[in-house]
Amino acid sequence: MLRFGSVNYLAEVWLNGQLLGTHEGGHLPFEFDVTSLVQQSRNHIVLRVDGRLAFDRVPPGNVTGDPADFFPSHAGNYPQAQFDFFPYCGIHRPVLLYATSIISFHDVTVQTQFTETLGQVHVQAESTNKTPANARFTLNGHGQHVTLEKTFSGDRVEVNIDVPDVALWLPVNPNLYDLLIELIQNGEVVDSYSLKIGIRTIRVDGNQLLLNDESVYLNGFGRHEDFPVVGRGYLPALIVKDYAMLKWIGANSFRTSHYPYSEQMLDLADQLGFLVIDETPAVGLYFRADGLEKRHELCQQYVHEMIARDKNHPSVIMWSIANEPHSTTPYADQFFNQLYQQAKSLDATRPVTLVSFLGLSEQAFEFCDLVCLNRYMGWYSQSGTLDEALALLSTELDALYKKFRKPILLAEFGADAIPGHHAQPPEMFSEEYQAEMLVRYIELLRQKPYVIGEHIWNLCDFKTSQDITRAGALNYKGVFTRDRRPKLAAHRLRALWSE
Ligand code: BDP
Repeated sequence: MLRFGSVNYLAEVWLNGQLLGTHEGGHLPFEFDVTSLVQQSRNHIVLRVDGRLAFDRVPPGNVTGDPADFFPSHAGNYPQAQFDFFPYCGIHRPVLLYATSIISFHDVTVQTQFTETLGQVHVQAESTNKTPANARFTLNGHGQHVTLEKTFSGDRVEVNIDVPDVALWLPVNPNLYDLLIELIQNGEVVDSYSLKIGIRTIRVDGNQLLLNDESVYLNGFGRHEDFPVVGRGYLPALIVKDYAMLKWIGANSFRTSHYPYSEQMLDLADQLGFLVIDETPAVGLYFRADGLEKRHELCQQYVHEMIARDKNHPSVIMWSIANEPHSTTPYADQFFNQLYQQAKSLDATRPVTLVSFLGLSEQAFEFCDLVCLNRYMGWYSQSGTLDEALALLSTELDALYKKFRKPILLAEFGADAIPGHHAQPPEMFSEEYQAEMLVRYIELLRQKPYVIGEHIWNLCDFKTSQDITRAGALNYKGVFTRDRRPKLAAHRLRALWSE
């Protein structure tokens, strides 16, 4: 098998002159069976990557036409992306050549729950097996060792494993167990698969988000996979550094804005106890009829690929099917309702949301499990006037709760701060203004019983397209600089969040 972790945007792959196939969309893996083409001695792989921005791609770019269809601030940028981060093209994550036995597992789904001190793990494994075989499931950890063996024929086997004295997974104690699944034929292990699992539940109840039946408050960030020189390329040291900063500042969560992050990022979230909102690459969608069907198919593909890849991570507590779609047209309601239903049918164990800037007119808030809102009052509107901004925000949040009766996460809020630029009294673009805005937003959010979290935009400054609002083609809303140095706001947040 030849597996690509992420190629942005359109990949075409050949092996020894034969086309293996194509894959559209970055940030999600795809693979090809190369058994019949691979040669013993010398092999030649060719990958062609097409990173052009086009109106019918997801995320879209080079959108022309009715300016009401899209965000006017992205109309004059270059490259003309319909989103605010640099459209890096190429191979972003590891490429892997691997082999399995002919009879092997190709998918495993783990779902967990608990009753008092008893953990319950449901495992479903899919294999290429067709004949009677045995599957052995072994769970190890926290003083427990449970083994179950089951005879099955066909390609699917399911078991329920009871775990006494369960050590639940939660941020302050991200307890993991080792699960081993073995496929046995004629007494011989022909395939085995191991993964780390966490036992926990997550659900929305009334105006709260409940982790293991207890109300949880999310404090953290939107982020980007972005760093000088390597762009969006996988950089293990950067992942470690970012988690060190998240721990230092006292965050417990983040959203994979605006595309699924690397698998290694999620593995560490499981180990370190971060709560992750996993988001598809459907950012900046707009709703003109042309190309709509293709964009819908791509969004469905992304939901499918993201859930298939990430469903077994205890750290992933929610799926986000889109960020800031320009969805005031009649097409949008059905478009997202269908994606919501799709996500729910693939995984009934996690809340599903959509992150919107529309507020009260967002139709998706009617059916999503919670309201995720982005707001920039005091920045793009009410510029420089925080009193006015906060009063408006307060009124809007109350109105949103009154209308939808769902918990609200403020999924983005922030201000650009040029590192080293200071002003007293605080003015826009100064470190003081950013710090004051974030702290005052947080003080307000904490007065609202239905608010279940605060996610600041952004953890770090990041590269984007050239634009008159983006000095040096950077978005300066990071509370850390692009090379990961704290601004004033980082210290203020640390003081707040470590209380
Ligand atoms: C929000 C977008 C985010 C942008 C941010 C900003 O969701 O991608 O980077 O605005 O303007 O609307 O900084």
